[in-house]
Amino acid sequence: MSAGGATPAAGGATPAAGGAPASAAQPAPTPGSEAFRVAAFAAMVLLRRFDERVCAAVGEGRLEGTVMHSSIGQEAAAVGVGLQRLPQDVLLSTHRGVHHCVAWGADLVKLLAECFGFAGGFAGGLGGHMHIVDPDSGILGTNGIVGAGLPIAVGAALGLRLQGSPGVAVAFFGDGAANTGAVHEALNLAATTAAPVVFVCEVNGFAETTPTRATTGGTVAERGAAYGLPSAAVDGCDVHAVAEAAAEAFARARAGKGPTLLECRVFRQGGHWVGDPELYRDPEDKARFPERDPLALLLASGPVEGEAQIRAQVEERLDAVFADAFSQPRPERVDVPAVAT
Ligand SMILES: Cc1ncc(C[n+]2csc(CCOP(=O)(O)OP(=O)(O)O)c2C)c(N)n1
Ligand SMILES: [Mg+2]
Repeated sequence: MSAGGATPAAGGATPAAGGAPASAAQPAPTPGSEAFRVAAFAAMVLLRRFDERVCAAVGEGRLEGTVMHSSIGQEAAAVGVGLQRLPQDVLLSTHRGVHHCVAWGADLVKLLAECFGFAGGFAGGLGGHMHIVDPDSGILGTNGIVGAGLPIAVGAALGLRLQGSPGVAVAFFGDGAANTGAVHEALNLAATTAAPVVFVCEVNGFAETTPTRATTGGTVAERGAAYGLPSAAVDGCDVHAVAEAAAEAFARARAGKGPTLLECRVFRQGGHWVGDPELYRDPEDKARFPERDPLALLLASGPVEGEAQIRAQVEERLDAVFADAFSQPRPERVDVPAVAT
């Protein structure tokens, strides 16, 4: 049986091994409770270690024909939101979206296989990490087109409402994306239709190599007011703060009260892409990571029950996931027919 899935019986996303309660219909644990601390810690360890192992594999030259975007440092935003999801909810993600998919409860073997171009991936290994789609777990797509997930989320949310579903669409985007037209059209359309969407902007201070302060007037959260959207800006490295704000936003959407815009201020520990020499980045900024590390911040607020066991279970699970994905064959070669000119 696969070690990747969200089925507890598969040795998969039990709370202690990390991952969102994808197969569970029960609500998320209350932020501040011990159950929340354990679930959030386990999920963040899973995201961190999955990402670190992916980066290591890229460093070993195992990724062919594309690049990888790491999300180390941004785990609390993905987990604080992901813990709120119920099975009927859907996710729209970004080019830097592997952590969103892990937090959402994606099958890790299929996810990893897709990232590295193996045949068992969600798209048969032909799409890569910016084309992750898994309708079974409500993942409607990571997306290489910056800002493009938001209009899709609004459409998906309106579709859910038409079907009578209580589902919510979640759309992650970056601070660079916040300056694209599609994002503003989506915020406006969601507001005018009271679509059940939770918009989550991960403000990591950069769009590729460009610092946000050079491109962004005001804050992303302030922009919500222009469209009449309830908005909040939270410390995106604090999983409790994210979860509290996200729980309110999901509740608003489920109650038919429309969309919410959340700004999560996160810390991009690595470069834009794995291998980025980051010549544009102030080393002092990068050295701040220990103060902004979501895992360290959670542990600083008190011990997490069973920490060592959680870490060991995550390693064991990932050993199986990586062995499974990396032993798969490559997809069949597809010859694209020449287009007559
Ligand atoms: C529409 C569009 N414009 C430009 C790009 C090139 N591009 C890829 S990632 C990126 C930066 C996006 O920054 P942000 O939204 O803050 O996301 P982050 O990389 O920080 O997670 C850009 C400009 C693109 N992929 N799509
Ligand atoms: Mg950014």
